[in-house]
Amino acid sequence: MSIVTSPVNPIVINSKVEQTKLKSRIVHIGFGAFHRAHQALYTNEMLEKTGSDWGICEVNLFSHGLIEQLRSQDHRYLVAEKGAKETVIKMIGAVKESCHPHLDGIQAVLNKMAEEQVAIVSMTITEKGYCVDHASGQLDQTNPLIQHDLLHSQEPKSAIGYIVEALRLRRERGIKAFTVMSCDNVQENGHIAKAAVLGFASLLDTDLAQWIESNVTFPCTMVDRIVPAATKEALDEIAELAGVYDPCAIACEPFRQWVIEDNFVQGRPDWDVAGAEFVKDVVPFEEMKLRMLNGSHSFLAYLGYLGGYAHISDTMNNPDYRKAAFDMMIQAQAMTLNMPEGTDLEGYAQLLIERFSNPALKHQTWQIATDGSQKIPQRMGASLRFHLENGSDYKWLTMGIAGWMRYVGGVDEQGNAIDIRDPLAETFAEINSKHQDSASKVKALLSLETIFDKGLLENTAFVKQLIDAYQLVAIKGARYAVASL
Ligand code: CS2
Repeated sequence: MSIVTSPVNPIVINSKVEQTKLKSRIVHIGFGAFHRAHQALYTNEMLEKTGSDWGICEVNLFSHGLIEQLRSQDHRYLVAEKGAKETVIKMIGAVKESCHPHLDGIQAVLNKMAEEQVAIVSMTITEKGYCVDHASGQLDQTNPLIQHDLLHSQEPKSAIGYIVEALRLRRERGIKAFTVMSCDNVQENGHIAKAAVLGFASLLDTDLAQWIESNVTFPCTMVDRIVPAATKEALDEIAELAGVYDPCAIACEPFRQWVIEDNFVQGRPDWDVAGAEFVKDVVPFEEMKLRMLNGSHSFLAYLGYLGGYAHISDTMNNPDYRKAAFDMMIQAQAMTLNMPEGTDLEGYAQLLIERFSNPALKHQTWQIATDGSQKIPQRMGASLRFHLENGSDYKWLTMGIAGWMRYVGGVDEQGNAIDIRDPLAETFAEINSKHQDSASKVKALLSLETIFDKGLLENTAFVKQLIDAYQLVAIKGARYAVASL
């Protein structure tokens, strides 16, 4: 693809990477919005600065439209970094090739992953993709994809099944293992990836599981960049600015951060030249980000949606929401963290409020509200545990959870149906039809053990606070409830 700059064009930066010189040393599973604007962009900048050959082979396991599109444009695409005042458009040239089971066959994808030069298999497959029960951190053996892959391990469907089969092939062929690097917004993402891969492998073949345990590393990473799902308007806007229509383009905020545990079995690119940080222990950074950014994001998403705000930046125009989000970051979340000395959490919170306020992004509250059953435990549950143990104030967390409970009720404050997207959507619908009064509905949701700690239901002070918060949101409305904090 070549960019024809248009007169209204702000800044369009072409990629200086020579794709022909790249090798597929990284296979990435999940060519989604986040990866395109994050890891692939870091890789592009790293390649421009180092001239190395760490190219990416992009793999999608489910829908194949985007991969076909990417192929038709020589695996190049655009990222638009939209600040409050200006937009910068960058072309990404880090992708060497792509693979898809539907287009190329399952075996072709597995063979690619088993190629000798592949040193890293990275992934952005969302919380659900790990097929793990996030409360226990163990492989969910009842997951239909896992059940399928256990029976047909050489023709897998899940990312976990692909990784294990590719590692089996490498072992069989005498090829060294690769590093498995999760780039998902999941607490201790490397440990979760490891639990899923080893959990699955040990059900298939204990020798293989042992080989994986001794030969594969699973570095944790903290990934951060606000990247709303692509919409028609966003793509049209980029087309107008860039002078070319790119269906693979993606808009995001200018800010980006990537903290990576430096633990790779076959080397890794110098992503630090593009601003990534390699550290020994990522967990404190992950917790900081998940609790302060994502925790308040979910709070704003549920209570914002119910309050009639379509986008996160709209909620920031309401001083009550703005204050509640900031207070939640500092008082409910920051104090639960154990950060390296010198970390400025107040400055971090201020920066988050500024990032949330970016009016150019149009990040939908509805989008962030999806998959709450997967997100609540790490964004709010862990801090709640801290406050209950330490006797400190957790009212922002209670209100966030109450907002989520009201949201999954499925009807907004105007009486319109809410499109609930969540693996537990059917369970929520059953609970809603079975329990009419607030207290029993709250208790029924609270007894979902994949989301909430077991003992919570017995904690009468907490349960009372939650029912009160729920009733406040349900009766007086989300805006009133947020203002009352
Ligand atoms: C958001 C995240 O959709 C969501 O759940 O909270 O995608 C958030 O934008 C990113 O984690 C920011 O790095």
